[in-house]
Amino acid sequence: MTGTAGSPRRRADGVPEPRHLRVIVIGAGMSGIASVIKLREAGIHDLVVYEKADRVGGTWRENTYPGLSCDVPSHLYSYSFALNPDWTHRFAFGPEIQRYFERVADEHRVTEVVRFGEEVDRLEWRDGRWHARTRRGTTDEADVVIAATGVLHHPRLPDIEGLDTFTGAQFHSARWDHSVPLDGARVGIVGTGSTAVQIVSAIVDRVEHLSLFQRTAQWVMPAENPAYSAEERERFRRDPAALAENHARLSELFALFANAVVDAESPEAAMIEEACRANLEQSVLDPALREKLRPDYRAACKRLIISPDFYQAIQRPNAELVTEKILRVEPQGVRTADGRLHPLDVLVLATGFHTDWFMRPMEIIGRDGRTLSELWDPRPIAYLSISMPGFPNLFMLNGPNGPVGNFSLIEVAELQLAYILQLLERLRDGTVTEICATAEATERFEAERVAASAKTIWVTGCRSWYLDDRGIPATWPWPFARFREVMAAPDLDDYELR
Ligand code: NA7
Repeated sequence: MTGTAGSPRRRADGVPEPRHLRVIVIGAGMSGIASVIKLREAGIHDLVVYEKADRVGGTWRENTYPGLSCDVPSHLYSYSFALNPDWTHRFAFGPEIQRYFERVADEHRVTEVVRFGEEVDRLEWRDGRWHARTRRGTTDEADVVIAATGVLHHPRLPDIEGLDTFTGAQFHSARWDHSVPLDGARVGIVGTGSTAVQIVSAIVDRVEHLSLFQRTAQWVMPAENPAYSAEERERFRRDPAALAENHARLSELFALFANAVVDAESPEAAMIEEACRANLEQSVLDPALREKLRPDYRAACKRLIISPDFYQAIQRPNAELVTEKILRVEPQGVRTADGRLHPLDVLVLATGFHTDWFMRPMEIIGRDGRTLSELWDPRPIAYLSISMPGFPNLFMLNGPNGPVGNFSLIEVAELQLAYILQLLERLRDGTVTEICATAEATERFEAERVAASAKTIWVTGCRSWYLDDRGIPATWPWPFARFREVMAAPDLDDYELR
């Protein structure tokens, strides 16, 4: 029964023999956990997950900053196959999400196939299989690799002069140093993305002084974060149908949001803008501060900030919004262009991530010696963000140019997995041994994607992590319904099957 490399094996009657597949999953975060569960459900049990850290959880393991929460409602940011009646809040906080992933991984015995502390640094397609190597020197082989390596993963440090001269404590938001006391400290935060906003609200009442260094103002969507009552949780526990219905309802609601961001002229986009504008007008009392906080671009052009209390926090007497440009960091604090020194004990760099790295810096060598660095020069490209020409049997979850705009990336990963499993069926039934998107399909998809992005809100005049080096959003520019449709079944004409 076991077939490995080469042409499909055939029985005497010419029918291809089913093939045993060994799969390597890279990363034990949200999508790596889902991969193991779904692969096993499909009958694939020869599996190993390589995880560089010592726990599952991915971005939720790495980010532990105060106030960390998910900007997608908890009941949507859940696996459809492991809905959670016990979410404590509408928008769950980081530790609770981390516990959720750990629990799901344990309950589904995912952890037993995870090799912790093993970072894959090289993958090579040779003799019809993927050969993997880890930093520790472990080697392994598989017929299929699923890259579940995450998006918000490689911290981006700002290019600010003198950062290394600072004598206080300094760290990136994704590398929070919990040994550093905040109570009574003078804390500076660089950045005004979702991360910075959550940190400000969480720590403002603990610190002596908080300086928020804003390069660009943000639109803020107000969203209360009430706790679920014991009765509500009990009802969800007792009635799985109500829980599933709630998940489906939220999914439809967020699909509407998708319609807004992919069509800058839509009524939904105008509604979002109006809600953000009203929030600013009503919440910020001081007209000078209000103007400093008023963005000069359209709402949702940058990733929309969702916060119940940021405006209240930044108006606390010990909070200061600094809009002067940062000149440099000095031993005692941050010097701004007006010549003022902002003395600090702690400097937090909430400056985002290298969102175009994906599996990199891993070295990946595909068919005929073609490298990922070559294919991704000058920027990442993939067919439907899943497959790449010349890289057979390598599939990505939440890869480049997929739906990332304020959706549940869990939902995205689940749809992608269901799609990938259909491709794996072709490998398992023995009809083909290698599958990857054709170069033509990849280029056609990319051209269509770039053309469609002209209508989106992301190109209406702002800088954001969605935009690539050309200013084209590296995202899915169509309604979410279209993503669901496309993910429902692969179009095999777009694949090279060998
Ligand atoms: P983001 O959204 O990429 O935000 C990074 C912030 O850091 C943003 O406000 C940047 O300003 C600012 N930044 C970056 N470099 C500098 C320098 N050199 N000087 C001043 N300010 C700087 O990252 P987050 O971690 O907040 O959020 C990432 C995602 O995680 C988020 O979208 C959610 O999906 C969860 P800019 O706006 O570019 O002027």
